[in-house]
Amino acid sequence: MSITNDFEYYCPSSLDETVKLLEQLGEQAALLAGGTDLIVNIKDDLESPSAVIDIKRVSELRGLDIDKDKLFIGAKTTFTDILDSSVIKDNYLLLWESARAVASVGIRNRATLVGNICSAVPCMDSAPALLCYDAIVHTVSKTGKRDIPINDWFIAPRKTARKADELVVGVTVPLPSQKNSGCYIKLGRYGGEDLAQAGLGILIRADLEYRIAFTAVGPIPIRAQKIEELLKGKEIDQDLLKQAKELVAEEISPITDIRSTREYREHICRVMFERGLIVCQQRMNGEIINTVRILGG
Ligand SMILES: Cc1cc2nc3c(=O)[nH]c(=O)nc-3n(C[C@@H](O)[C@@H](O)[C@H](O)COP(=O)(O)OP(=O)(O)OC[C@H]3O[C@@H](n4cnc5c(N)ncnc54)[C@H](O)[C@@H]3O)c2cc1C
Repeated sequence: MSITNDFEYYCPSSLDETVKLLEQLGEQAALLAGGTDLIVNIKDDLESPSAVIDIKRVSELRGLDIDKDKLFIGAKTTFTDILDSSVIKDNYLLLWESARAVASVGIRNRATLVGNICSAVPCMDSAPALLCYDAIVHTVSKTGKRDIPINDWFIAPRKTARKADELVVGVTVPLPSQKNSGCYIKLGRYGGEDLAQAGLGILIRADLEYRIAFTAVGPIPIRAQKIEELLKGKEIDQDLLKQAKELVAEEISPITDIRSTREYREHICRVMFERGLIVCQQRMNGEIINTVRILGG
């Protein structure tokens, strides 16, 4: 399908210029990063902005900045950039695995993580990792900067805490303070370019702190707080695992849609949760496990 909607195209080269344009154009403008959502939405008439601001030339938004206790992911960072980083693979495995779960190489070469969280489609793959690591979203506008905890970012399907004149400059991901292990498990209908029927991120720390987050099984991606509370400070045995699995259905609110039924999503989330916990424990003990095959994909 071709683009039938007319719009002004802007291609600023600095942050200042972008912020001014956003102030001037307000809600009429859409920011363009990789375009893997925006262009599809314009072609499908789901969005019809009168102006498109392409941020690809804004040098301040470039790349990854890896510090000893945190990682900064600039707005132009693609999923391929994340996958290419051995530091991320070694230190933020859950994030790395969620990047690997996105679509195909072609999409990952263009799609940015920031674009992913700005689109806020309920099945997005990057959210569970960001929720588990307690990431912070950084925005800038003419009126100033804001740091928004990722837990407060997702408001409703395709709706975030971002104001119309705000640009997201990047996301900070703190490094867990303890030895940790994590995994991301995605169920799709087939390998390649399929959105999640269900997605789950788990991060466990040596001090027995558990972080669990689901995607594609509710209006927004969420942390499973009841399960986290139940597991906190405890070694997992069969009894505790059974109790935790029983809570899965209380944490999620899946629907039946083109990709899956509500009942199947509920069932598979329990399966993913059990297998994910086992993988995290095995990884904590130094074993190398590839989660791509965990659901037999
Ligand atoms: C075939 C296909 C398969 C896909 N498969 C998956 C998948 O498996 N998993 C998954 O999670 N996603 C998937 N996606 C969606 C994924 O590609 C996007 O969500 C992508 O990450 C968005 O990033 P982008 O850079 O392309 O953003 P764009 O499309 O350029 O922008 C997306 C939205 O974010 C806004 N935006 C972008 N950058 C900023 C910024 N810096 N500040 C404020 N707003 C901004 C834009 O205005 C727009 O509203 C798929 C898409 C396609 C086309």
